[in-house]
Amino acid sequence: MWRDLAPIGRHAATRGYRRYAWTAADQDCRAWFRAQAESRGLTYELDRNGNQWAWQGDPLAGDAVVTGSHLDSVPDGGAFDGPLGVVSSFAALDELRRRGVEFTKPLAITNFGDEEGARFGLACVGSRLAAGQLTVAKAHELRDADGITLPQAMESAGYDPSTIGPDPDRLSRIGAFIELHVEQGRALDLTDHPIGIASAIWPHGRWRFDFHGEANHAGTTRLEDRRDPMLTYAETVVAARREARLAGALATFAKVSVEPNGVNAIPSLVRGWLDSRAADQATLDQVIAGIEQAARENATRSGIDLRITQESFTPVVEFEHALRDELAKLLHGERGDIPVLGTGAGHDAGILSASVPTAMLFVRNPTGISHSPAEYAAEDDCVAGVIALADVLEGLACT
Ligand code: HGY
Ligand code: MN
Ligand code: MN
Ligand code: MN
Repeated sequence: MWRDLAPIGRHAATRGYRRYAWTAADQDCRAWFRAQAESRGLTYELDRNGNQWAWQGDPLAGDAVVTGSHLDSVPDGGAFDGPLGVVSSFAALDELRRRGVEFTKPLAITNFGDEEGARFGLACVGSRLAAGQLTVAKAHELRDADGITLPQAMESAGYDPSTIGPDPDRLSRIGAFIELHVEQGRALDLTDHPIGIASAIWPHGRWRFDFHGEANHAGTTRLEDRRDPMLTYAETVVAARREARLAGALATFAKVSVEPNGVNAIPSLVRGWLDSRAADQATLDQVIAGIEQAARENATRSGIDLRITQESFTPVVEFEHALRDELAKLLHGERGDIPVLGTGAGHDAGILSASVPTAMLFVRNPTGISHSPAEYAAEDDCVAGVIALADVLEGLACT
């Protein structure tokens, strides 16, 4: 159970806090996943997009109940975001076997590749490709900071990139997908519940702001003669915070690149990436419009040429009520009412929900912190998550 898996989970979860897609750390986690699958006699599969599957029962029978998450991370991410869902899936299967349940449907555990998008800049690549929400052409254009393309990265990791593409047959054989995930916030801590059920994922997107100015000498160029993109970038970061606060939304500039990036050279180009999210589309649109307007005004004032590119977008996901209510019923028992909560974090479950009945379980994170090594879930809550997941899987795949 969780206690037996935890050391393994920590091994998988913390193969360095930079578990980027197709790197050695990711490969390490993938090898761990395959070993977990084969040590349980599960049928191991690698699908056409590099997602990993571990099957109990016939993968082709249809109406499968699938659970899992991802093992990759953001830069210096945590040990729980992703791995908790995968480790708990194996632990939940162990629990079901201990209960001696009779499976009436195939059950699968998955590791979706490149969920965080830390290396190529697009989140949920493995699940988007499978669900046909990322074209092969677009996938081939994805490049990392060293100019390595996604297909090149897959190939150097020993995977055949020529097969990537939509996988409708595979998804059509799934009757329900359940993703268990560490909560990325403190709602469960504040309501004193170890687990919760997801209601929705906020609409969210990523935009790249290119501020083109004029490189010049930091020690000889008068302030009034400057076309300094760093100034306009900084003013835009402040504007983003203001627009988000006014709208009760979220806007984050957390990644920036500067050319030529010299201490004594006014930059020629500052590139900033905006991540923005809101509870509904209208609010998100309002925030982006406000930030864009402020950025353009700032740019005009300083003689900066501004180009804005939307790099990704995920519309709001309302998790299907039927399956969500089914989970609430399966989990009720002595637990009483399970909190139902929305999230601003994107997940593979959000992508798959367009093709497959999908639900999410959250496990309490008392720090509320995520995308940081400070991310945490207490062992008792992890065990509560495993038991809850096992109860859900038993209710869906064993009756
Ligand atoms: O960005 C997200 O919300 C997710 O962790 N990929
Ligand atoms: Mn994440
Ligand atoms: Mn995650
Ligand atoms: Mn996610």
